[in-house]
Order: sequence, then C-alpha cells, then structure tokens
Amino acid sequence: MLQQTDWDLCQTTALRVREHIIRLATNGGCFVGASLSCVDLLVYLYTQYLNIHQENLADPQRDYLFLSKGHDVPALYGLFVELGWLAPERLQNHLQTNDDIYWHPNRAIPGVEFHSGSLGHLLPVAVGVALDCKLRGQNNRVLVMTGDGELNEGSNWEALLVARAYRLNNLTVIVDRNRFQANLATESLIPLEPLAKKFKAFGAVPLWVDGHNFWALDETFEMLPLEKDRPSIILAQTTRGKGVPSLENRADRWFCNFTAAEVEDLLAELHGQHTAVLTSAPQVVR
Ligand SMILES: Cc1ncc(C[n+]2csc(CCOP(=O)(O)OP(=O)(O)O)c2C)c(N)n1
Repeated sequence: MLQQTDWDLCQTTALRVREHIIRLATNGGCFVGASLSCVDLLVYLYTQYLNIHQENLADPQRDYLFLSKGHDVPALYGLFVELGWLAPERLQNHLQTNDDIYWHPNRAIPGVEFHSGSLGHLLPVAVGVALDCKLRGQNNRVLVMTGDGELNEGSNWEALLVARAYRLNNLTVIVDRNRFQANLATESLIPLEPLAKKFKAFGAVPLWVDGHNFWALDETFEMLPLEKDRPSIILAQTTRGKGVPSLENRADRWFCNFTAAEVEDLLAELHGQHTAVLTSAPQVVR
C-alpha cells in the first residue's frame, strides 16, 4: 500500500522526469506532449510496483514493462536517470551519432525491454513473453504500455485474442488514453469508444483509472489480475502535455523543438512560476 513518503517520492521523481523531457526537446526536438502524459504512470510503476531493478535486469523471473509507444522514450530515459540506471550526461547525447539515445527505445540501453517506435508491435511481443513465463510456471508480471491511437493497429487485437485463448492473467495492457494521436484528437480520426466494451468483447478485463493520481494507480495495480484467466487492461485517463499548462491538450505540441530560451521558460512554468511564451512554430507531424 502506498505511503505518504512513497507518494512524495513519486511526485518529486515525476517533476524531475518532466524537466528531462523538456530539456530533451531542443536541438532536434522530441515527442514532448506524448511523453509528458505517461510520466506519472511510468514513475509509479518503476518506483512502487514492478520488480525491476538494475541488479535483476538479467533475471528472467523479474517483471517486464514493454513501452510500445516508443516515441515516449524521453519519459523512460528521464526516469532511468532518476533511478540511477543511466548517467545524466548521456541525455546530452540525444540525437548524436556517438550514443544510442535517440527518438525511440534501443535495447542497447539497460532497462529497455525491446526496440519500439513502429507502433503495434510490443503487445504481440509481451503476449509471447507472458506465455513463456506462464509455461515455465513463473509468477512474474508482464506489462505493456500502448497509446490510444496505437490501438488502430490491428496487431494489438490479434494479440489480445491469443492472450485470452492462453488465459494470460499475468499480462496487463496499460493504455495511455490521452485522447490525442500525433497532431489530431483520437476520436476525430478513428473513434475508439466504447473502448472498454471493445476490450471486454476480446475477452480482456478493462478498468479506468486517473493516470496522474498515484493513490488511484496504487489501488488499481494492487488489484491485478482483475480476473482469473484473463488479461487485464488499465485504461489510464491522462492529459497530453501534463504538468506544463501551455502544452496541455495541445494537438500541435506533440513533437516539439524548442529554442533554448523556451526551454528555460517552460521549466519555470513546470515549477509554477509563470506561463511560458512559445515563439517557435508548432510542429505538425503526420
Ligand atoms: C506502424 C506505425 N505507423 C505510424 C507511425 C507514426 N506515428 C508515430 S506516433 C503516432 C501517433 C500515436 O498516437 P498515440 O498512440 O495516441 O500516442 P500519443 O498521442 O500519446 O503520442 C503515429 C501515427 C508509427 N510510429 N508506426
């Protein structure tokens, strides 16, 4: 059960991860809006829930978390820095040719479970890993985080059919339901609702949670698996750009390449000092 000291740790870690994301969004930029939306989920999972530590990364019986929405890697690498898994100076190598720190996860970085970036691939991978764990009689947990727009990929739904057929109750899918995909509102492109019903129809057990509330996340994840013999789906209600009001719920601030002055301004806004004034043109990426 989450204690106040755990909540404090989550809160300070999340703030620092958000700082890393904003700092990475210059000199070529990164997927800022999307990364900010899943910070609290990742921080809670890695600091409070998952049995994944630097010391047990080679142990097949540890837990697994597959980041299928690979463009959120600034959040993952920022968190790895805070966990002490990645040297902070390596973030300065972002997009340089001398390192593997890049727009998408690379398994060369300890802690990254699998390469991602091409959407719709890591739920199928996670299903395979969860099946393998089950066949070996292991009790570890396999989690995968997808975007909501990413659910347009049919591979996710095929994988769910397999997960149900093999009764993979050790598998949990977390959907970062920030209601945007790239530079559009998700429901305006290919509507997903009623999303929970769709997951139910595929034999999985969905549950909605506030993806920014550590208390609610703890209550929810402690309930897993939600049902015997079925995969669990955590539908995390999140906010694109969370933590920086001038970036929140902005379709056009998904991928950002800020000037150095804007970065400083946004960091001040993150700390509640004022509202940043953004002069760089919004980036529209399809
Ligand atoms: C197979 C594939 N098709 C298209 C893309 C381009 N792409 C990258 S992210 C993205 C939108 C993803 O939306 P969502 O899953 O909702 O994530 P978020 O809005 O949080 O960024 C798209 C279309 C891709 N990376 N892979």
